[in-house]
Amino acid sequence: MGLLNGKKALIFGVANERSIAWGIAQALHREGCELGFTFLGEALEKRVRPLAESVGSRLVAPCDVTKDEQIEAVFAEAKKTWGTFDILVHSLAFANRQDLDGDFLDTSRAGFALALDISAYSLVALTRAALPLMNTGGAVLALTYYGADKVMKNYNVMGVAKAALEASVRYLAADLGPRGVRVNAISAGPIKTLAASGISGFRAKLKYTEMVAPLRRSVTQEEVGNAALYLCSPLASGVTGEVHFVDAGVNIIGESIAPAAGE
Ligand code: NAD
Ligand code: 0WE
Repeated sequence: MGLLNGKKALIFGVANERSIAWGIAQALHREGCELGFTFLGEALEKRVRPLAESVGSRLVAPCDVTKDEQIEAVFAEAKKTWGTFDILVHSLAFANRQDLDGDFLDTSRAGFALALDISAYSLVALTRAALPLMNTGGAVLALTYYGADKVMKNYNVMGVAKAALEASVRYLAADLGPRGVRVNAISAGPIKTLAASGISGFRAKLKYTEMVAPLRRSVTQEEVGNAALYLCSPLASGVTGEVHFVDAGVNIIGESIAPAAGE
């Protein structure tokens, strides 16, 4: 008996098999949830379709979250195929490459607007479009990073966007609670994905985590998937507006007492 038998989830943000969204998809699928997927552009359609087919998905649609008409079209298709659904997963972010390097001070007006539009406002737009189709007991989940709370070298405007995303989770949770829908986020530790491999010094971030994390390792897509399963399932029926760390404990460390490398 799966935790999510008879439930349906629409997942935004699968790019390939290494995506955090795919780790989440697999965990939900394992518990009996039916899945739908969106993809960004034709290049990614080629990656996402076979993955969707492997879990028997009936719903695969394009969606660039900067385009209102594409958001509208996705939910029109969800209505046609499913009628209603239960779970919305937001696992996407974008900032211009040049804004993820050097000083935050140099962020342009256009770069700031783009990062906040794609990485934060999109949660509001998707949630509003989804709500008329969402069943009572439903859940919305977003992915965030500790750079929302603390200054991380090079994360820059994405840190500001994640702070806006996390605040949006709380405001949306307040709006949607009375309608029986919960809204939460997972703050994941660094994981080597497509988005992460576009980052200079990402290997160093992983190494740092492996050294200072209480668990002395980084986390996996599967671990984020399992936490997502909990937050989107009735097991978390009393949890909303929460940002839940799945980071091997890194966020609790002030001054690291881990032995230095090689010790
Ligand atoms: P990924 O590259 O697999 O996924 C990012 C997704 O964002 C892609 O599928 C891409 O198509 C999508 N996207 C970008 N612009 C879009 C747009 N305009 N419209 C629609 N989709 C768009 O990388 P990932 O690491 O799995 O990232 C997923 C989420 O997890 C992001 O919110 C990211 O900030 C967050 N996160 C990642 C890490 C990490 O270390 N990888 C850590 C914490 C949080
Ligand atoms: O949210 C992210 C990364 C999101 C991201 C990645 C890219 C790469 C390619 C957003 N926009 C772009 N734009 C591109 O052109 N993460 C949590 C992963 C990440 O990114 C970092 C990190 C970590 C961790 C950047 C600097 C420092 C740490």
